Amino acid sequence: MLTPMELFVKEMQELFQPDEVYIMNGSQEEADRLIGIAQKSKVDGKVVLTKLNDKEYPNSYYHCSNTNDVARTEHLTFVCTPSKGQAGPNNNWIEPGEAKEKMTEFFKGAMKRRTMYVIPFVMGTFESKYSKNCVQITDSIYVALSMRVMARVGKQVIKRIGSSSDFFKGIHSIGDVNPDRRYIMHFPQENLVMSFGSGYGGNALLGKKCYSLRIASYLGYKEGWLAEHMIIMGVQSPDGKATYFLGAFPSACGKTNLALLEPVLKGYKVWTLGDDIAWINIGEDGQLYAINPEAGFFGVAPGTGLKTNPVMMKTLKNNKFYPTLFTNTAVNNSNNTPWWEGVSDEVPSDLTDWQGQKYDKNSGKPAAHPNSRFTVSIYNCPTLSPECDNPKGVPISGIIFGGRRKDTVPLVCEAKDWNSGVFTASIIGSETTAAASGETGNVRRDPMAMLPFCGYNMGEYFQHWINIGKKLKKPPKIFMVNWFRKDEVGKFMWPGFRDNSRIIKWMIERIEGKTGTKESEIGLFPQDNAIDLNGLNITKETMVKLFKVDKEEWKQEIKMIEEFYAKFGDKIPEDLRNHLAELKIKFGL
Ligand code: GTP
Ligand code: SPV
Ligand code: MN
Repeated sequence: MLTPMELFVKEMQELFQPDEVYIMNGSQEEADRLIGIAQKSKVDGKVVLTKLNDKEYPNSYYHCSNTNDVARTEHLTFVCTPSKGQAGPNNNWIEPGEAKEKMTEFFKGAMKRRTMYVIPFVMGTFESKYSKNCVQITDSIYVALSMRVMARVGKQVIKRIGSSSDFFKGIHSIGDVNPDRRYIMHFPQENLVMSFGSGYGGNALLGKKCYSLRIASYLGYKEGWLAEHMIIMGVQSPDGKATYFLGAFPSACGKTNLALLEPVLKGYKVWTLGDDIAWINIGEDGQLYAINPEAGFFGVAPGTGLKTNPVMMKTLKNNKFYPTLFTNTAVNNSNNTPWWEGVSDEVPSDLTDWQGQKYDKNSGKPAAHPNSRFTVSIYNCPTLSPECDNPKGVPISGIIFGGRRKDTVPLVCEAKDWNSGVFTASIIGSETTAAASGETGNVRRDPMAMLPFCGYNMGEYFQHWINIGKKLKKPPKIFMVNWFRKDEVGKFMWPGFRDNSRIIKWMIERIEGKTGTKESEIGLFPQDNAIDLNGLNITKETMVKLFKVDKEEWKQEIKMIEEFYAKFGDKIPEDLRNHLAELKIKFGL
């Protein structure tokens, strides 16, 4: 008798009709062999992997995806729940039967003359009771190699699954990389995702956004936990104590940089646990505990450099075991290293851009795609927390929410209590970025940085957050930040990056009750001079501007919040509606 997993593989083989089936085992020999194959094979007319300078970037490879396939495609992403209301206005919806029929048509015979890779993996560590078993099918060797870095892949998983049918099924084929035949379909009720026509990032590495956020958020809703688009970090203060934070920022708005922060303040140190996704459970002591389901970083390259993020630069050059992949960056031909805007001040003279063309410095265009990324193991990270693999997770004292806003939103404010914090998170607006296809720089609501990732009705999601709060004996403090406010000439007013440690220090002092606050219309502000600006060249005037709450801007903001809330009708929890009513009164509306 076949096990449910064997049966699944057999069905997939019959559907896709590949020349070969390969079940991954996670070994070093396997990595070497697959990399060898990838260096010799072409997809879309391009060699899949090219070896980079081994001295500068050990064990690193370059990959270019199709130029039409460089970011998540939210308009082609669907949540296929039995009823449209379950998916909510925050998701595109197709009836599950219809969605499957469509996908099955695409899948039929799609792997002829290809190898079908079967990737057994766990999200979370092998030991944690919070971890989940998964199997992805793919015909992309690049995806298969990426998954080995991003998740824990191996033979152990097959044992872990055993004769159970309780595992996530991720079905992926790159197809012919045609945007007209590209869909990412989620079936939360069946623990299933079908993805066709894209080989990039969150569209194709199905353990990441598809499973660990969209499907897992729904599981968490049913089971009483949270799957969030959040970093996890420990911040050690001069007294040696570590305070654990979660941090949610929309895509390409600063999570990875915060998670690997090298504080400018003496005596402070950040311990990294995760840079994109957190699974959060309520511990026996009534506190929140978080684990990182991933095992790697799929990080934005542009902007990453020795000044902004020295720890990531070390991570990228610290490769021991896992191959590091650079996708859609430029390549510096003089020394065969990956290059992107921000990795050096000088633009090298002999660059090949992300589209494979000789780069013209005067073109006014970037050499690396703005959403070019690196795929690197978390175990390369020199600031990796010793608690990283703790099966229980780490106890959370603070949650930081943020967005990318050139105006309106102050540098930092604190919510009065859990529900006020949930309200603050539910009204986050952020400028769209290159992490998803479409126009960038448009402000949209992105509650909890989860708009593209919440696998069910967001009104119910807000209620779930409120319900979790009710169960907590010691709820974490909730903060809102904005590193991205600009002055009249469009320059960032706050230095950001390593200087963000100044704000984190204040948060720790708040958590420990060592400093007070000032009331504002939108939450609690730091008292005068409470933020440590020692050694920073910033004027008082700029600090005042960074905290300005502009009445007209907020009236506009409230209009956008009301429009967003209205889409969800009475699914918006009453408590949040009351918070909005109070906010309106404060601004004379
Ligand atoms: P995803 O992986 O898409 O979820 O993104 P992320 O939230 O991890 O974003 P990341 O840290 O990779 O940052 C995205 C971009 O914002 C990069 O170009 C960074 O250089 C830039 N950035 C990050 N932190 C700051 C900051 O404090 N200030 C400014 N000005 N830019 C920042
Ligand atoms: C994001 O867009 O939030 C990412 C990149 O982290 S992707 O994996 O492509 O979703
Ligand atoms: Mn992300």
